[in-house]
Amino acid sequence: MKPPFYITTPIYYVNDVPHIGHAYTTIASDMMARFARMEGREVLFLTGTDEHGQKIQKAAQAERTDPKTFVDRVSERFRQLTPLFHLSNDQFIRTTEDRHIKSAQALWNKMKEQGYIYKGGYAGWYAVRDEAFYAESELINGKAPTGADVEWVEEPSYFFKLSAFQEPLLTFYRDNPHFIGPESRRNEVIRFVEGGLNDLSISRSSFKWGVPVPEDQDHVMYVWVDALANYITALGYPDENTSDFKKFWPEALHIIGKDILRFHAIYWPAFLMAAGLTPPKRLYAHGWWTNEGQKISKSLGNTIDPVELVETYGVDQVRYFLLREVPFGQDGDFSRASLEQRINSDLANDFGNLAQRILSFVYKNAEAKVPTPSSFEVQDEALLKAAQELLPRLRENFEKQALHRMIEAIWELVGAANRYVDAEQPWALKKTNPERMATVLYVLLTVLRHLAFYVAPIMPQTSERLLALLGISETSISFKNLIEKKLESGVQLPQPEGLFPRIEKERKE
Ligand code: ME8
Repeated sequence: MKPPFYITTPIYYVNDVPHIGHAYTTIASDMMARFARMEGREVLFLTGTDEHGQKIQKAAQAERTDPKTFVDRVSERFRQLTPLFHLSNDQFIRTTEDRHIKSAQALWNKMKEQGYIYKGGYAGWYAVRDEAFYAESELINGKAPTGADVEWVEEPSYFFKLSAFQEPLLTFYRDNPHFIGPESRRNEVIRFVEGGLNDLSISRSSFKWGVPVPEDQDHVMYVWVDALANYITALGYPDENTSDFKKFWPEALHIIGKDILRFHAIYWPAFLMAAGLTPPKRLYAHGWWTNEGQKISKSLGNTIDPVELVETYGVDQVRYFLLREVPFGQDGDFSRASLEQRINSDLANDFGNLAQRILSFVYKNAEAKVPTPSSFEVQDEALLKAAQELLPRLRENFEKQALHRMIEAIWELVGAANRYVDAEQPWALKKTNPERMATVLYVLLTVLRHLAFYVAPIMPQTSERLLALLGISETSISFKNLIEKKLESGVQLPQPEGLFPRIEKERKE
């Protein structure tokens, strides 16, 4: 039995509408959730919105709207990413839901009971944009290290004894070397913790838009205590005995951007340890996208609207580009020129053309049926073997979240299949050796079948279309099915159609 799989995205702040950076994290997580489902694993894939805190309250005020009306509206925009990008999340959580407020308060109470929360007063710097406290020594030219404006905050506050967790955290990182990926991020976290940890202010009393601190209505929880708890709320916390909690919590993988690593790699395991819970199994922090070389920001007016992008280029094209263009874990630049380039070369020329060549040839020259092969030659066996041996490579890279490597490996097979078509020239065999032609076509259709399965986590719609073009009415596209079943000879194929239109327009720079 394969272990269950729990994968989460950050819950996004609703102070602003979704852009391509948010879509990226969720699409990458979707690829992993879909891959795990194809492995026959039981999957819970969670995304949602983070709706409390000063930043949201200010955004609502700026629009002269009450916070609840405001968050309802913006949260819906994030929820719409699911149908837009064909995401397969099992839940969409909102931190304003009752179940979550109950869960965040229960987590607080647990930490308090264990003696890790005390009351004091906070005097220091706070950056609303980051929803983070900064020490004087961290400021650069009077701003947060992220460039965010800081303000001086002086108010009564509850504190979490983060300082007590320096050693437990370092031990935990040592005992769980795979807790943080990529490796470079792990080292960054360890260095930071080795530098010493101060207790953390975990409540605010100068505004109201947050989860009330239990038994002290003058305080609301610091938004990160509230936000991080979402990952266990979704499993039924405070009830630790639900089947979801027991099944999924030990298998949790949090996918995040590198901007929020500290919260997930330091605060979150410390909160959990304080509440007597185990930290998640793993975190993976991906890199940062710029847009045409510039930081993506509302003030620069260059945020990329996901809806416009999908309307212009197509869902699977955008998904493919985001997953393929930048090695997962590294920073990258979004540009329309590179998106169009990838669509034309990788999708239209390499993959689309392969499918089109084979399917239309079979349609016209092999009675539109899957042919019956005779004996396989070495080159046939080699290509079929390459198709089969791709799966272990995909699995290996999946374990490391090397999503780009998975895609590269699939495209190696596309390349090998295109070379095989050129070498075997089925069109030339039509008159000279129809029996051999049937074998070559059978091999190629088999490779297309493999490709239709392999690309399913990346481009689900394309996968479905290709399976239909291959006459496969598979309801469950699992890897078990891929391996155990074979392409059936004699099956009637529908009229072929192109998978990816080329982008012909000349770009004016
Ligand atoms: O931090 N490039 O929410 P947030 C890549 N609510 N990824 C990007 C990106 C970019 N330019 N811009 C955004 C929060 N992201 C908290 C999280 S979790 C318990 C609470 C993605 O709306 C990336 O995943 O600021 C990043 O970590 C996240 O959006 C930040 O979203």
